[in-house]
Amino acid sequence: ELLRIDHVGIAVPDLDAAIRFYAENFGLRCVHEETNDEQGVREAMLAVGDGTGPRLQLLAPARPDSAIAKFLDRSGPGLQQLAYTVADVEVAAEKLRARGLRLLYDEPRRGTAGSRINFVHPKDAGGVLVELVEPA
Ligand code: MC0
Repeated sequence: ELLRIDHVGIAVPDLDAAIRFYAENFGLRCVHEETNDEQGVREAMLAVGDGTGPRLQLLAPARPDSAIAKFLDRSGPGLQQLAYTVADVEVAAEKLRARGLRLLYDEPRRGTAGSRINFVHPKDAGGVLVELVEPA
């Protein structure tokens, strides 16, 4: 059901500073930026190498009560999520629910660039916040 790794998400306090850091030190190119009000994040997608592989997602808090703000307070900057591409997020979520894993949302929500997303609780996935992404 999981088609490939879609992106790896890193929590950062300052999005513009992080974009510059990855460009200057690692040569990664910012290919998309948006604010997701529902999630309370400002985010950027960075292409690695020829851009055909998984992306690096930088996530900065847009509000103090957001998931990313809470993560930064507790853990500091660093890896926050691992996202897989799926063909159908509802089908993928239902299969995992049937196996007893907790999905965070009853219905998919809106992710990057109009994708539909859900998450597996990190406590049910070996300490990793797993995101399922059905691209638009
Ligand atoms: C919390 N925990 C994590 C974690 N966040 N472990 C691994 N990775 C993370 N990112 C651990 C805590 O250390 C704690 O462990 C326990 O989980 C707390 O669970 P909780 O009290 O149930 O939950 P909270 O309040 O800490 O929130 C965690 C939760 C939340 C995953 C439910 O962050 C959430 O709703 N995330 C989904 C939305 C999200 O992440 N949005 C931002 C990206 P101990 O052992 O101390 O108990 S938006 C996005 O990703 C979009 C735009 C996209 O890609 O398309």
